[in-house]
Amino acid sequence: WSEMAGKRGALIVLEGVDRAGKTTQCSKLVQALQQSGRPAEMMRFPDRTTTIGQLIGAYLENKSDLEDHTVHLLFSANRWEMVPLMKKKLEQGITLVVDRYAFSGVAFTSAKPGFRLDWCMQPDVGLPKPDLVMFLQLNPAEAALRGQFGQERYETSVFQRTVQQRFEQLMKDQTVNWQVIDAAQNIENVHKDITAHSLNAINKAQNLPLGELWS
Ligand code: ADP
Ligand code: 2DT
Ligand code: MG
Repeated sequence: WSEMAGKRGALIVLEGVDRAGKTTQCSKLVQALQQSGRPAEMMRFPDRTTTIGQLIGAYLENKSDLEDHTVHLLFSANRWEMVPLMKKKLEQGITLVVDRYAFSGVAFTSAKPGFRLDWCMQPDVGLPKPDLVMFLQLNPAEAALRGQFGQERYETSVFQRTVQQRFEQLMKDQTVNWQVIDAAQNIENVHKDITAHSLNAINKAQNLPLGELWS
């Protein structure tokens, strides 16, 4: 990384099961970083605004059916289509705070019968590698206190339990900087933990090249 190019931003991902607080904490983190003078922007996957994202959105809302392999590849394509923009922003020194990434992609598809973890990982090999992935850990009983499941596909307790198991398998991968966050704490305390890990990752990433995921 050359001095001339300046300091890059960090790629920070939040993962976790339904209602763990990902979306809440992504917004709070971006706001806190911006207020402390660090350029930061939020992104989310799936990004339902693109052409591919609209196909995914209709699928999740049960307005369309797609074959399971096909929709898996669409979720991956929805990340790849954002890669040029992500790299540009990171190079400009903007930290990206991302609500779900390839780990959700693998955890959700591999929770379906007949899908191997390695097959699910393959399309996302080589994506920009997060400098930090925080897993918001929340057990199903605590999640239930935060309200009922929504109406979208995958929002059932049986499926979410399998998704949690797949995330646990993915977290054994030492090539990824996983941090488990206790998401059962109140919003402010979760935010404090997330901010501390993020500032650390931002400082370290400044002097390191962006990596490639799973390659
Ligand atoms: P996710 O994006 O992981 O599905 P959300 O951020 O949408 O989760 O949060 C789900 C619900 O739980 C929202 O109503 C939110 O206000 C609430 N919530 C988020 N974090 C907490 C927390 N730490 N304690 C209690 N309720 C929370
Ligand atoms: P939210 O928009 O509420 O986070 O729900 N998903 C997500 C996949 O199946 N594959 C993926 O690659 C990604 C990023 C998780 C989105 C739903 O889409 C699932 C829940
Ligand atoms: Mg959310």
